[in-house]
Amino acid sequence: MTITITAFERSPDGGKGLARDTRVRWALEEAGLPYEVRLVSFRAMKEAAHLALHPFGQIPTYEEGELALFETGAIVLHIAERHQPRLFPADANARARAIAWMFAALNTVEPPILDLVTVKFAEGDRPWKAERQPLVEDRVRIRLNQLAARLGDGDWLDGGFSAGDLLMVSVLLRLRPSGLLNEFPSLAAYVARGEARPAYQRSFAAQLAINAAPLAVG
Ligand SMILES: N[C@@H](CCC(=O)N[C@@H](CS)C(=O)NCC(=O)O)C(=O)O
Repeated sequence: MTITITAFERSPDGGKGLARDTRVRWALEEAGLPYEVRLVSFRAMKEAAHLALHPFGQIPTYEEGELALFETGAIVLHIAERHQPRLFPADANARARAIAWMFAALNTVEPPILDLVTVKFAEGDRPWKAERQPLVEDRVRIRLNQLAARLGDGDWLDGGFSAGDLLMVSVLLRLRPSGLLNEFPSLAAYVARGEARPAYQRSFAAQLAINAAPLAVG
């Protein structure tokens, strides 16, 4: 059955892997599943056809036969569930822990990182920026410190690579431009291990190629 995802026609980061279709592509590549991509403009994302797939008018979405999904956590979970054992361990308890790491990535680690992106860019010209940025950076550091303590000298968060690592690495990648990740060498190495995976490389190259290509006029 054909799998179709949506992605930005033009990604705000110019295709550096920060748009969230990258994590879905990565999951599909890890699972060895072919997929098609439908590119959407910012305008089309807010129109009825796309809103029927994504109530918040965002990317990525995921279509597979009768199934339409939004939210990268749900999409990666679906891919992992349908296509074990590449993204989920076979053991039921280990799999439950991998799911806990997926939630931790999106629910505990990503929010302060997104807050940092907001204060630096969306609120970059606001008078509170200078005061707020160091506070948010410290909140990010608290989470990174805790995560580094748990990772220890392991390669991945809980045994072998799982969907939990896929989402955690994807979330941490957003920190690279800030320099904060380099304050935590074990986490920087963890992210680099994720990026070195052939499946990640393929997903990164695919979305970069879209952003490097000239826009179709019409
Ligand atoms: N929680 C959502 C977030 C989706 C999201 O923020 N997508 C961004 C691209 S990375 C987007 O579509 N931004 C454009 C907009 O919100 O108008 C998920 O994980 O799928």
